Amino acid sequence: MTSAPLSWAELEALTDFQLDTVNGPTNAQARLRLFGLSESAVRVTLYRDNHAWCPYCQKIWLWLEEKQLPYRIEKVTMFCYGQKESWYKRKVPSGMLPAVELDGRVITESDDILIALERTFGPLGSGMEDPTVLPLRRLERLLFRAWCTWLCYPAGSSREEQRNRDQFKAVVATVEDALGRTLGPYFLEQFGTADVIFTPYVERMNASLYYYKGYSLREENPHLAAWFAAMESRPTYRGTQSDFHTHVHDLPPQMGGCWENGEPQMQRNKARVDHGPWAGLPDVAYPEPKNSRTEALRRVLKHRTNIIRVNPADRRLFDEALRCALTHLITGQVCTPPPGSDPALRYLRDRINVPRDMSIYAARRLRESLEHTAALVGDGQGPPLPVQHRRDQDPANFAGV
Ligand SMILES: N[C@@H](CCC(=O)N[C@@H](CS)C(=O)NCC(=O)O)C(=O)O
Repeated sequence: MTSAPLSWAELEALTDFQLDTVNGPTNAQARLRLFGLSESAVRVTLYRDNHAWCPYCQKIWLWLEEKQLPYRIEKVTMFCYGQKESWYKRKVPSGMLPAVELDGRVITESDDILIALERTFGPLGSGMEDPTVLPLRRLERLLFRAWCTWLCYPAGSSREEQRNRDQFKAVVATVEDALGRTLGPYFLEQFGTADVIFTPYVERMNASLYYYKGYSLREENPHLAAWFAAMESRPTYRGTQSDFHTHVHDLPPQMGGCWENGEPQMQRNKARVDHGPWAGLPDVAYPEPKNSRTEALRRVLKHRTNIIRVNPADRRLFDEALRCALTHLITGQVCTPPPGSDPALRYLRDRINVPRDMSIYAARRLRESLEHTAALVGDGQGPPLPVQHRRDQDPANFAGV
């Protein structure tokens, strides 16, 4: 028995999801964060990338959220998905992100930004130049380089692949050791700057190595597993947290390529990240919030005109197919979409971005319903996601209607 798709008005009536982007929990949609203070208290503007893909931006973003400093957010296009805004190039001629404006002074380079913010507002736990933090900062760079060597260059032989894996795992063992030396789950006794510094790339390592190498950083290392769980207990981190699907497809153009090793575990992981089932993937472990479906629905409803406009399929066909998927998402009812709409539904499934569009569980639920609905009429896929660039995600195509 399959039901008819709900109308847009009926779907509207089925979500009560609301988010206070200014004073509520950390979120990717905010343009202003006040934490209950008045706008006159704002001294900082953060320039970060539109899609929340830039790891160095996440570092500053998380720090500001943890410190609960009122700040403004200006979003800028990265070269890999569109054209850099000329107003930003006048401010930062290299176009590099992140940047902050602190009392009117522009600062670039994420470490320099954190040091300047610390000098003005005080450190977050132990600060950037604390003798306990400095060796951890060096360890993070060591881990980063070992990850790049393994992921971002083609191995000439299986022996070289193995050597790169071993080298990465040796640095991970040092990270495990550092985490194991503290009483709690963090890099030092108290959560602080060191944890913020590790966050962006450890999150990206977890995603990329699972998908391209069949290696599960989070599952294979108990101290890192505890660290991830502790990070996920923080609403600040949850608001900036991305998922496997988003990262594995945003990294190749940013890193200049990510190389699969072709091993059976890698193939299984890749299939699961791309086509599901997504439940249980080690990109998130905190319990699913009750409102993940209403969140997903609210977010699609807000942007539905653009979502339908940028889809390669015929608008009327996709309008009906999308309402079928959303009917399934929110009611659990099976709703058969029009024949031939399967690639259009999967086009959207592949382009949901976390946290830009919605939180991790909301995205999972939406992907599930898009895939479930598409599978009722066929196995057609959308055009493959490009790896050299992501101009399919050019924000210019989403501006206005
Ligand atoms: N060392 C810099 C690195 C910043 C960086 O590499 N930013 C990249 C994004 S992750 C960037 O802005 N690239 C220009 C672009 O992609 O548009 C820092 O720590 O801030």
